[in-house]
Amino acid sequence: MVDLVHLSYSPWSERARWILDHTGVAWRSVPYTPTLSEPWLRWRLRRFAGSVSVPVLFTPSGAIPDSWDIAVWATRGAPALMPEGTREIDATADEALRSGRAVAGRRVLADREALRASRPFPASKLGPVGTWLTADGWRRVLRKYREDGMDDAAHRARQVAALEALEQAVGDGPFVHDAFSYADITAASALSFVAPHANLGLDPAAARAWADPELAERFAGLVAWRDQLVRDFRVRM
Ligand SMILES: N[C@@H](CCC(=O)N[C@@H](CS)C(=O)NCC(=O)O)C(=O)O
Repeated sequence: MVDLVHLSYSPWSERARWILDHTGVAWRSVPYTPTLSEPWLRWRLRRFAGSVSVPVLFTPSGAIPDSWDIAVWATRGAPALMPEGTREIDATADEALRSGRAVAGRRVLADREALRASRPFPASKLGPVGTWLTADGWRRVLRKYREDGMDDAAHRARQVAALEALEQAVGDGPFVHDAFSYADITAASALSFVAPHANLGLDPAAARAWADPELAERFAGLVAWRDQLVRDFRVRM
């Protein structure tokens, strides 16, 4: 049994949950709360400087602190799930996600209702202190991933370019490559700040702040492809 430290609503964590479930890896859920869980995670990783992020998978042979490396580990006995070119798709999906997060993060910070609705447990039990902690978490995420130096227009341009590249990669579908693979999982994750999927479990007010209706319309074909992919391939263990 391996331990997955993850953030319920984070698309990076969902990538890891999906590939672990798909490859039949038995994993124990260790929920992570931004800010509050960080000292504990640093201790468990023995990493006291630099940044830490989730997902992190703890295996008997060591910690794997990145969604891509977790996917590589999970698919080591199933190379067909990791065809050539998947790394590039993952990098493109990351660009869409990181820019989407920067823009959505500013929307969440400006929306009290969305902030209240985004409080992860146990911050949700702490009233206004929990809301403050959530806002602090978002500010720290924007700083930590150095996304606050670019303005919204620059982020949006990067997000759109990445989504266009993914749209091309998916083509007429149903998969990025010849058969279902991690490339599909990571490409699907890129839509989380366009039209977040219900399986991220976001509260409606938070989902509204994450969503970008204009981009959802522009990339409606990609969103429909993602929804079908989740229906057909998101097995839960
Ligand atoms: N390179 C990492 C990036 C993961 C990432 O950005 N995680 C964010 C999700 S919002 C995180 O850990 N946020 C919580 C925090 O920074 O405390 C991966 O792919 O696993």
